[in-house]
Amino acid sequence: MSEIVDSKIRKILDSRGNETVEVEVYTKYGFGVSAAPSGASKGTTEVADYPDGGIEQSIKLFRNEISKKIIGIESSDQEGFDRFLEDIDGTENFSAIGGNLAVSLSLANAFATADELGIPLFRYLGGLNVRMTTPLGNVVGGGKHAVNGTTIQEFLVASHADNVYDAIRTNSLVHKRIKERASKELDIPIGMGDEKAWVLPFDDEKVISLVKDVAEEVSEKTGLMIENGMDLAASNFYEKGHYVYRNKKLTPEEQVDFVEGIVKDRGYTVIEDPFDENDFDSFAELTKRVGDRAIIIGDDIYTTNYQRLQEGIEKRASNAILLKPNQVGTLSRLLRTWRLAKDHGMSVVVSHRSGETTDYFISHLAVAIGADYLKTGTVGGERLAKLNELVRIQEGMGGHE
Ligand code: 2PG
Ligand code: MG
Repeated sequence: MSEIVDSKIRKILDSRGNETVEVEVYTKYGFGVSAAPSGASKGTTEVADYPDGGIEQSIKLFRNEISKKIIGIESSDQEGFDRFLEDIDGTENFSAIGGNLAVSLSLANAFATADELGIPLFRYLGGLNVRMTTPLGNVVGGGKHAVNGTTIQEFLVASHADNVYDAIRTNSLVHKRIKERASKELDIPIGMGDEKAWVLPFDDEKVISLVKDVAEEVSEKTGLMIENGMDLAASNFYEKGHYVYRNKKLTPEEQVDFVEGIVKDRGYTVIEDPFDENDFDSFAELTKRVGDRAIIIGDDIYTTNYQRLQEGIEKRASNAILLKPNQVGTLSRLLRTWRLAKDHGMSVVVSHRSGETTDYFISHLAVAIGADYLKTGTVGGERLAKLNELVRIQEGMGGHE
């Protein structure tokens, strides 16, 4: 048994330089620490980051109330711990204590329990049934993650290799090569967006071709299969019934045709948020047309939320889901949504946020639940904290899974 004996909170900065909370949880022989990330393009059904009064109010509540009540709770009962967080908050969306505080506590508690047991987190969460994941990384970025970039938020690649290090390295080679190719055409230096993907002053069509081309070139050189993907984050450019790109404006029907073409003609196999978060019908139409050759992932449409996913399943909106712990505030809620997705045969992607810390909980989570992909960038310290952890996890798996 492992009762919580102490806990701490502090403010730290995330990769955008914004303040966030980091929490420590102690059991008799265990220690866990976790910090909350933050999104820039958020779904409207995500839990609240902070209560009225912001981060200071969360910290005050923690110091005056939660840190005292937490002592004596059995940390190995993760569901009980997460229920405690829900009860003390008393709202559906953590608007009383803040989702950032809730998620840091929930994940730090899991880390502490694994440490108490003396086993890696992925083993504690996944037991013997674990599986290495495929890294899915952003190489060109736009939308809300960059100024003057593409309308599409993320151009993604996923290299497939037996050894996860080779996959990580190959994704980063694509990232490197894109810079070389784009620099040749431009007489200005290029920079990076929030997730360390390149920001290019090209229209979306041009980048769709460029990234595909570079992926093919790197694939030939390395011998690894590289998938192309994108996160359109389309809620961000859905305005008054139209999808508004920097160079064109599409109706929902035209957007379905456009994305269908990206899959069928350009060979993209990973498509996230191609429509507005409430446009379940267009999601369903696209999934019907190309669901046999691409995964259509719901992020903003579901926000890791059980009810939203249930609605998506009823409407056959997608064949894949993105999972982010801070969208729902607790590990137990995320796992409940994951089980529903698995029960319906959906593909699963665990994901970072655009504002990140060096916390690597999601790497362990992705392996523990056997997620098909871990979306967490290709370079940059806060992204590499997660990617490099996958390399260590694979060593810890002993090559058996
Ligand atoms: C997304 C994420 C992560 P953000 O849309 O999938 O890439 O972005 O954290 O800004 O919501
Ligand atoms: Mg997304």
